[in-house]
Amino acid sequence: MTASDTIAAISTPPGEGAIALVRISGADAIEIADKIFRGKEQPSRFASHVQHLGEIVSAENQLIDQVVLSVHRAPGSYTGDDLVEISCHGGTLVSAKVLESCLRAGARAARPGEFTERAFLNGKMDLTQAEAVIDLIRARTDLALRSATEQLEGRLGDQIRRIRDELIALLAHINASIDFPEEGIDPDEDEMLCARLDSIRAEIAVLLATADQGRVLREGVRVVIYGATNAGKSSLLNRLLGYDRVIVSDIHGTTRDTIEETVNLEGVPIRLLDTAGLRASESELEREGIARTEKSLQLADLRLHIAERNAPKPAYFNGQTSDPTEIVVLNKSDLPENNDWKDFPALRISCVTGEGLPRLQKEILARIRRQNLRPESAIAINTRHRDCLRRALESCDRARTALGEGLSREYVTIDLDEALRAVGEVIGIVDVEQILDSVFSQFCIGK
Ligand SMILES: Nc1nc2c(ncn2[C@@H]2O[C@H](COP(=O)(O)OP(=O)(O)OP(=O)(O)O)[C@@H](O)[C@H]2O)c(=O)[nH]1
Ligand SMILES: [Mg+2]
Repeated sequence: MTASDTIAAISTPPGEGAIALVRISGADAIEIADKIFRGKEQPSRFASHVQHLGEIVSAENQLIDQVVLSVHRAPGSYTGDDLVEISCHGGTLVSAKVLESCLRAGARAARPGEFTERAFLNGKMDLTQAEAVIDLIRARTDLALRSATEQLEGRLGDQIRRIRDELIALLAHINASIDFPEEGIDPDEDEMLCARLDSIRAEIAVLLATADQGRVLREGVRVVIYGATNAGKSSLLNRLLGYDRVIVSDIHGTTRDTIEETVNLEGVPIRLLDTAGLRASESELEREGIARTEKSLQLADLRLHIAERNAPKPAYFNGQTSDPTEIVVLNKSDLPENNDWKDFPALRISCVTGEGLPRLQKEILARIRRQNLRPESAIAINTRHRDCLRRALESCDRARTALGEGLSREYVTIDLDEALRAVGEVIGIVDVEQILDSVFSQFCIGK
């Protein structure tokens, strides 16, 4: 399996559609197109990036489909290799037959993500840009889409390259002072080196701080609704979703499992969890549900603790909660308030009339903003980037200590070398085979 063999795949999702796209990429792509395409002209004579109408035939020279075919010559294609795109009719069988004739004419079936991997290997994009392609496909909100687009344009890669260049310059400087000690060391030099290293550490820290926002953009903020049975948790989930997703009833213990749905609040994706109501239960099934509730509470970014305002106040509501990750919600405000709740500081809503819901949504967003979870900057790193940058920061910290303590400069360069390698991994410089596998295996075939 070399980077130069020729691969083919169906790039559109399975199922029926108006058209399906079959792609061929590699040194023999155009030759293969010549073998299977019948039209006014042979694909090898096509101008690059121009579509031509014609027919695809099987190895037995039987007509498969009428298609539109375009040739994208290296290096000006998505993959950087010669690339052929065939738009055929969108039936499952038709596209499979077109692919089959590509394979019989000499192409190999592509692995998931292999087209984008080629683009990376051919230097068309760095690793952060390749990852942005997945984020772009999976984006569910405008903000996530914007972030992925900017990453695809290379903004994160640019920042990483800048940090890397600064590290290289610093290393070169220190290496020179080791190799040519006779040049003499300026008494202020240590201070200057420390300052330069500090500024690099600060830049890495700024990027690291976007990791939570990256998780939010890709996965959403986890908001868990919990409370006593019958308080109206499922009703609230349905209200926030805008349709009846979960069964609501006046029987205590209706919800037995945790149920998750995503809503989009002003561009922030929210993963809403409805949970089994908390009460002492005889039923093993219900106890399992309650155990799940407790587990999801531990993973929550924000908890909505909901109670009935027409019922007595449970003992565990002792005064105000000052926890910024919890909002106390009193439901059923269409019913008369029980005296226990008089002047109790909580958000009052009614899932029946809808009263108070806009205020609750505002409060949820305010809390997310306060926890700094709301993505403001378009740069947001993923967990792989975070892992690399954390290691880079640790190495820089060690180098900084060594410099500060006046240790031999060889020690400093070892740590800076490690930092350089870790930063390079983010964009895919250094020996990266393993990283490549883990990045590209997430793609679909044909991308
Ligand atoms: N009057 C009134 N009734 C409500 C309101 N919200 C929910 N209810 C009713 O309260 C009952 C319980 O609602 P659910 O949403 O099933 O409560 P839950 O907290 O999910 O209950 P469990 O799943 O059993 O833990 C249902 O009969 C709802 O119709 C409200 O704002 N006002
Ligand atoms: Mg319920």
